[in-house]
Amino acid sequence: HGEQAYLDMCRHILENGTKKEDRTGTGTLSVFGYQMRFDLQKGFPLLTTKRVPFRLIVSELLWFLKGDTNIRYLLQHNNNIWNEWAFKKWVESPDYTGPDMTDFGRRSQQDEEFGKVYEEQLELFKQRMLEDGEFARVYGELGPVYGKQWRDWQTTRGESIDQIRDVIAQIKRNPDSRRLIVSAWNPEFVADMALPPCHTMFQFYVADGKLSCQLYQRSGDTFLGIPFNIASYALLTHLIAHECGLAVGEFIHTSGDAHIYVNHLEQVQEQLNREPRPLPSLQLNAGKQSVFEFDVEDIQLIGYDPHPTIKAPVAV
Ligand code: UFP
Repeated sequence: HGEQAYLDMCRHILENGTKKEDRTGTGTLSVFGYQMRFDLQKGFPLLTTKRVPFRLIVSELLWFLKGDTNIRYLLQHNNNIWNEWAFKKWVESPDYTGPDMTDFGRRSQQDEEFGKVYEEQLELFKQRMLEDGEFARVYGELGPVYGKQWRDWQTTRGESIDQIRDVIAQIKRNPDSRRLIVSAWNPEFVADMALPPCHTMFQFYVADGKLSCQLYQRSGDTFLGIPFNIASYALLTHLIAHECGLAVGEFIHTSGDAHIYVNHLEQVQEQLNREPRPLPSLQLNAGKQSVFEFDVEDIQLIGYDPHPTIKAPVAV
């Protein structure tokens, strides 16, 4: 089954992972270097052993592809996955005069009273972000994250490189190339980013009329992050194959530090006890060609019937 590779990865970390402390203070079981392969011809690799919110994956990927680094577009699509990073900048700025939000991520998980105050402030922030364009321009900006590096990498000569446009042009013109690479890891700007890229670079490969993609992910939260990351890059592979008139081949996911947080162990066990179901398939609007023209409604998932969501705390 197409999902087995992921379930095997979870088992591998449970059996072989080393106890390792991490930046968030949560603690992990971790391995270094792990690879999964997904044959995209066998279905779209969105996990069925728990529900993964596909619409969030779609709007985030389209946001990257636009070169957008401001959370306003995400909020307009009811996507809240990047909120905390922008909110952090806002509450640390001199313009913020509300209740003290120091260390809000950890405190809101531990202190219920504070959690309510935090939710209130976050809600106000989101409202203002949607209503006030000038506020959004300043406080919705995450810095030079994925979208910027993919579409507008700045060179020392003051030029801009559109890595996505270039790689698509190369796939069309020179499909045998071994240089079909996009990098989000730009050492000069890592310090300015809200979160240094987790999915750091990817490479395309064309053979037998099929487009494959391999991602190198430097750090992977195996329970919460990786299911998302797999689906996002599988979707990107489909979109680029669609534009280039190619079929889809494989998506290969390669990890650096692959970890399961110690407060996700029960959730992982629960998931491993579930029986995978048939994978869904993806339907792209045939009336559109360029990856840059796609909107959320042009991307449909067919036949997704997963087991229920499994909740777990996000390490912050
Ligand atoms: N993480 C992912 N995938 C992502 C993303 C974050 O797994 O797309 F943005 C996880 C990996 C790690 C944490 O657990 O978030 C980032 O922390 P660090 O920068 O210390 O690796």
